[in-house]
Order: sequence, then structure tokens, then C-alpha cells
Amino acid sequence: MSFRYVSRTLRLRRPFEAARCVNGEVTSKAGRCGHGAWQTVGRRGIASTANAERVLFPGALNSQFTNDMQFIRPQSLDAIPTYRVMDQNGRVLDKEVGVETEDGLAVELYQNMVCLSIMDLLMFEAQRQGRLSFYMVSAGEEGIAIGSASALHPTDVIFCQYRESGVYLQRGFKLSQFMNQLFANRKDGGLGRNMPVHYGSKELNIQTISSTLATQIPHAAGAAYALKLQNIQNPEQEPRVAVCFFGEGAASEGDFHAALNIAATRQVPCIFICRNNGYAISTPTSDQYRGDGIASRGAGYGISTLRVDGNDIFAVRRATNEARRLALEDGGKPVLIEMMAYRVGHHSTSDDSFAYRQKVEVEDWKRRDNPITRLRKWLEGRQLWDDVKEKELRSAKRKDVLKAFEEAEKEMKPGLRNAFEGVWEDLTQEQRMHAKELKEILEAYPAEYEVGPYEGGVGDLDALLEEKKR
Ligand SMILES: Cc1ncc(C[n+]2csc(CCOP(=O)(O)OP(=O)(O)O)c2C)c(N)n1
Ligand SMILES: [Mg+2]
Repeated sequence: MSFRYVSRTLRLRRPFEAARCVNGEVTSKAGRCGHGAWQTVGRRGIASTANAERVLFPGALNSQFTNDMQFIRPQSLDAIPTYRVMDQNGRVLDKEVGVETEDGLAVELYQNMVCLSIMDLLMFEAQRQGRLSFYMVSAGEEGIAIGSASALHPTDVIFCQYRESGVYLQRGFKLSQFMNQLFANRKDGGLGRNMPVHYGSKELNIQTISSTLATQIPHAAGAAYALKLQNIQNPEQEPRVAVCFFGEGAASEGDFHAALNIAATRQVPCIFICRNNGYAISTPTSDQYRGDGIASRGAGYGISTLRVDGNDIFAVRRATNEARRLALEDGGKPVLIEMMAYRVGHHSTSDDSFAYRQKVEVEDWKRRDNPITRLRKWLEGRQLWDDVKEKELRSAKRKDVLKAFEEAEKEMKPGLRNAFEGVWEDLTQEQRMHAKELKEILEAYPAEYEVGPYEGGVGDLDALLEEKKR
């Protein structure tokens, strides 16, 4: 895989810049009209005069007539460039602009990336030991999650897919909260109702993860519509955006297309962040699409788009920061960022990726580039980091993770009533029947069903049935 990198300037591709704006007034200066030359915002197609060079078709305003029949052949176009701030050796490409990140913050970002990778490693092993049922690692994508989260406002509403634990960590989700969710214990915010890794946090404005691929994308577009209205209604408050993370595989779902289109037609402040890590479980991108990645689709929907090197945390931060500014411009508009990466780990603990890719391919990528080693090189270049600090950090984080892990593992499970509560105020007839049936089964087969670790044991079901008697 080879990338073309651009380093000098960050320019989100604004779809309208490609065309000249000619709606009554002809101008050669791209983008002067303030919105896309082909956009139909507030315009209607009108019949043209007999000798007009363009017809204002309602569906394609300002398209010029031509007698030169040229099919657009995407294969002959240059690939969209990949934005970078520093190279693989941690050297900043544009010294004048720099990295726009304070030294202290850069160290903090590095520490969080290392913490995430240590948590991933330990949890992956814990699953192999049978102590956890499931886990997903972020290896190779730590910079995308942590870098983008660090550039957002805490009140922005975030929708994740599942490989963005770094977003939670950067926003302040504690190791104990990760562990309580993974063990589905009584301190888990979701009360054990979800699979491991499906975190959520109302306090941190991160919606709960749902594994049903791509459903979060239209949810984010809808939330952004609500935020657009709220931003207008509450001008004294910091305006907010919705941010949506998804994989390139999820972008094959219909939901992706519906979401981007409604976000564009409604002009809502939504930042779509695609993590393109080369695989959707066993499906490589070559079987997923034939176009130029996911970024090329943004222009099709009339959305400002940028492709970014996801191994470069400074590029990720600057792109997210600029995307946020753009998303709030003129009352709101969507922005798409395609963050390029390589999925170093297996898809999940249920996957063995060496069944469909060569070990050497993974080893090559590990050696070639990585968001953690790249930032470390930059930090070392500035004398902000060394081997001693690295050793101390790794040992401290390992201890922190294991402490949280052991505490969460010991914690009681949520009461059985939680399987029935939380949706309806009262129990429905069916729920009542199911709760009674569950109780009977648990009492009939105590050797098969260990209810001891569940708060209140079977008695919790009795209490529920008694409390919700109608
Ligand atoms: C609607 C739906 N279809 C299929 C799946 C099974 N599935 C889970 S993850 C995944 C791959 C997604 O790949 P991508 O979006 O690229 O994210 P990545 O895992 O690479 O981070 C698939 C097919 C699902 N969870 N939901
Ligand atoms: Mg993927």
C-alpha cells in the first residue's frame, strides 16, 4: 500500500471549489458564490434562452453544455492526497506552522495512547484466559481516537462504532469504568445489558455503542440537526457539533449514504470521521469498494472532505479542529474526514486474522509506522521523553489497569431485575411471565445456574414481581 502525502497546507476539499460559480453572474474565481456551483440551495431551475451555454436543470445547476463526450474515468484521476504534519520519523514538515500542540499536552496524549495500548494488551490476554468473554483492540488506531477527541469541545456529542476506546479515555472515562463495563458488574453504567466494549457515558456526551454497523451514522446526522436548532436558540452557549466515528466497512451500509445525504441537504454541524484501517473483519478494502476510499464519496454528497494520515496525531488534531470550525460555519454544515490507518490487531477476540492475511503484512506495518512510536520520536527529538520515562509510564499504567481489572472482577453482578427494568415503567404481561419463568428455572436447576454473584440472587426477581404488582 502506498500513500501520497501532502504536508504543506491543510485544505479541506470544498466540493464547490471544483466548479465555477455561474448562476447569472459568470466568475472564474472558484467558490466565490459562497456555496457549491452545483448546489441547489434556494435556487430553482429556470428555462434557458435558446442560445444559452448552460441550462439550469433543477437537478444539476450550472452544468455547461459540451459536444466533447468525456466519461469521467475515476481510474485516471489522481488519488486524494493524505494530509500530514510530521513524517514517519517524527520530523515536523512545516516548521513555521509547527504542531499547534503544547508540549505538556503532547506528553499527555502520548501517555494516553500508551495507556490504551496496555489496556488492550492485558484485556486481550484476559479474554484468552477465559476471564472476559470478548474484547476489541485499537492497535494502530490510537492516534485517531485520542487525537480527534483532544480537539473537540467536551459538550460535542459523540457517536462511536466500537474501536474508539481512546475517545472515551481522552474524554475522562476512568479505567474502573472500562473494567466495570467489561465485567458487566453492578457498577457498569449499562447494568450488564450490553456486550463487552459497548461503553457509553451520558456525563461525557458519548452515546452508547451499538454493534449494528452504521446505525450510529444517521443517529449522528439527526443529533446534529437538533444541535443546529439548539445552537440558534441558545446563542449565548458554546455551539456544539455531533461527531460520528465509523469504519470503512460500515461505510458500505445504506445508512452511511442516507446519513451523509441528509446531513448535506439539511446542512447540519456533523463531523463524520471514517477510520479506514484496510479491513472489515476479513474483507479487505479491495473487495469493499473500487473508488478512491471513503473520501471520494464526500464530494459526491457536496460535503467538505479531507484525507488524513491517522498515524500522525498532530495531523488528526489539526484536521479535527478545522473540521469543527467549518462545521459551525454559516449555521452548520457536515464535514467528512477519512483517517488512514492499518488494523494491526485481529478484528476482535473472536477473530484470527492470519486465516485471511499474511503475518508478514502485519509485521511490516508494525515496523513501518505506528501512531505511538511516531509521537515518541517527536517527543524524544524535543527532549521531552526518554527510556526511563517510558519504563516508568508502562509500569505505572500496567499497575493501574490491573488494579481496576481485579476490583471489577471481584464486584458483584447487577441484580437480575435489570434484565426486565429500564424500558417500561411497569412490567408488561409478558415480562411478568418471563420473570416468573426465569425464577422457576433458576430454582429448579441451581447447579446449572450460579446466581450467587448476582446482587440479591433469585430474591431480586421476587422483589421485582412484588414491587411491580398491578
Ligand atoms: C449490520 C451489521 N452487519 C454486519 C455486522 C458484523 N460485523 C461486525 S464488525 C464488521 C466489520 C466492520 O468493519 P469496519 O467498519 O471497517 O470497522 P473495523 O472493524 O475495521 O474497525 C462486521 C461486518 C454487524 N455488526 N452489523
Ligand atoms: Mg475497517
